[in-house]
Amino acid sequence: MPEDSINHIDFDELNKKATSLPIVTHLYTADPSAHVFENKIYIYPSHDIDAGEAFDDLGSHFAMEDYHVFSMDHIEGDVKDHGIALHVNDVKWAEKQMWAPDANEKDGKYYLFFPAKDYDGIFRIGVAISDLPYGPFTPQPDAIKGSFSIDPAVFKDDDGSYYMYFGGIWGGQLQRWRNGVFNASHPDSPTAFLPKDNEPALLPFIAKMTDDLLQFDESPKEVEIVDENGNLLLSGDNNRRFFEAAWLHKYKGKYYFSYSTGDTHFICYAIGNNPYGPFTYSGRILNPVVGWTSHHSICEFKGKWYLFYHDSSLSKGVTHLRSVKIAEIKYNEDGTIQTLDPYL
Ligand code: FUB
Repeated sequence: MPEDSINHIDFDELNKKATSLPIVTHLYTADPSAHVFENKIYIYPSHDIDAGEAFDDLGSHFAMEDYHVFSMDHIEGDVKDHGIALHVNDVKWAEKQMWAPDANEKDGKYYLFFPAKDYDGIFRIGVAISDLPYGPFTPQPDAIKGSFSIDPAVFKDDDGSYYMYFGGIWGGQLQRWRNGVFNASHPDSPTAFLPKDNEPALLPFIAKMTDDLLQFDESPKEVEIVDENGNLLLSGDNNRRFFEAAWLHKYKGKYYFSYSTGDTHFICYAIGNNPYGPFTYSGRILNPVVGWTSHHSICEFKGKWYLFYHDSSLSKGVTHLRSVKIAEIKYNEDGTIQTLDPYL
């Protein structure tokens, strides 16, 4: 639900109709990446704060400084806050804006992947390591070589390969990398360098990770999202094209790439036959929530599938003060996902 309609909302009534309520209420949390480690659900969200930055279309008001990790033994059980897992002050290369993170596990070690702006104002993606799923995490001294933009999501395939999906337009800067180098001109414009409406939309990226999960093992490649005729979605197709919040999960042997459409506020998905795609647009998972952003993850726990998402209902509509929620998702026989309404 876009910001301009928020003034008319009766939040008590909205909460009565909400498909689910915030699972964390002592902090603002967003962009939840959920994984099952050691039979528990671990959630790696952004930790929203009000740093006093004015709202703009570059997302300057998302001025987050640290991450907390949360765990749950059961989907409806208590949510444990494990405290600060990583703070921007401990990351040598990063100056500010600790945006949507993800995590994964390999050989008993846990890896937190996170975007932040470096001291040149450029979003890069870093890695931090811990022996425990909830940290504290020790950051690498430098960002991943060749990394850019935001919203890393690291998927482990059944053969033991790990892939990072990433990217986000507007404040996420993806459009500034169209020639492989950062274009710093028009610094205040979120839309300069976007393709024209009738040109193919900008695409998210994928890179296989090295065995130690600390670097890209290949140059990042574009992830194609196509329509039912195999044509790339167009830049003007705002209801379907990729904006940010990449996520990958596997269901019955198929690869589901899901993402946010940003300015039209949908969580959509596209289905492919391998981690690299192409992925065919297949529909919406979540209709717009209260707040501008929509960002999610999808995770199986004890035989059921769940959507982890956020809205701004707890803050009564403040865009950058969001709260994580959970809802079960259901598949149809043909593998499509039933669209969820966040408020019934
Ligand atoms: O939380 C900051 C940014 O807002 C995330 O990186 C985007 O996906 C959007 O949710």
